[in-house]
Amino acid sequence: MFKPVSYPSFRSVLGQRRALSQAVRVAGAHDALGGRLAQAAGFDAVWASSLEVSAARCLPDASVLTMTEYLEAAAHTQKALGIPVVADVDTGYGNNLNVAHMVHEYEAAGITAVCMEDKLFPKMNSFVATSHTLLDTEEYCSKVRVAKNAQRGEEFFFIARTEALIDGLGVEVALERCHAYVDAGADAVLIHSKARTKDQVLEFLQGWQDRAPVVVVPTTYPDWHADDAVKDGVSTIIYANQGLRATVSALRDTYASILSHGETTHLEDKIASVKDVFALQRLADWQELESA
Ligand code: SPV
Ligand code: MG
Repeated sequence: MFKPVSYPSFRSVLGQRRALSQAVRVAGAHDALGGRLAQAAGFDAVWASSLEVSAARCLPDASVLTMTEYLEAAAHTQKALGIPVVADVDTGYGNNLNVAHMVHEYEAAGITAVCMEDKLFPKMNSFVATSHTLLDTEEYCSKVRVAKNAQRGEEFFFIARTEALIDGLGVEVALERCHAYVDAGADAVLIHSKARTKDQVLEFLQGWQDRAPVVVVPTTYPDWHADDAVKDGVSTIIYANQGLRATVSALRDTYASILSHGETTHLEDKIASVKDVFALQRLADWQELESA
């Protein structure tokens, strides 16, 4: 039978992994192909990263693309996968009205989890050395309430992301904000940090006392083993941009070596075969339709 791929909700994957005392491991991707490779590697979910999606178009991660463009990337990715997509929805693309529209559209497209940050719109990527001003706590809580009221089904999962540490406001502020976000209805919180060590995130986890699931993005503190992170109180780990960075390195090296060698024999055992690409496209399943 040739049916669209089916997949569990992020909420159910989180429940299963928590029951096993294991983290949900989430890989960043900007398209269906990247998502499918992450799934094949064994990841539990895919992060439709705003950095990846905008970088794939050589645009800055600065609220330049529209909600529709981010949604299209996330929805194409989800359609190809048997694991859930967690959509990075930046600031919700505007005010409360935009947030309600965002939830309606993402849920209708089959996305089961979104993550919205507490910065002002337009936002800049968290690693850019610039100011990262936060929205007033109560205004963000209002957006959370709107998002939770806008969802149609019970499964839809809302992750509230605080950028308090990114804005240099400290762990106490991050904790206060996250408590307010869960009070407002958030299903989980994401504590982001651009520090070179995990110390502040650990301090947050100790203060948080597992009130709700915690998501982390260990890009700048890459030495945190997933098993240790779970023991420290983390529920979900997003490897947000390693796939994108690997793609950049691989393409750069491959293109340069074609020109320097003047032919491609030396590459043949280093790059995927065309047959491999056909398998990722599920070509055989599609070809069966011809003789149905
Ligand atoms: C992304 O991957 O788009 C994120 C994570 O939001 S970060 O780039 O660290 O802000
Ligand atoms: Mg982002």
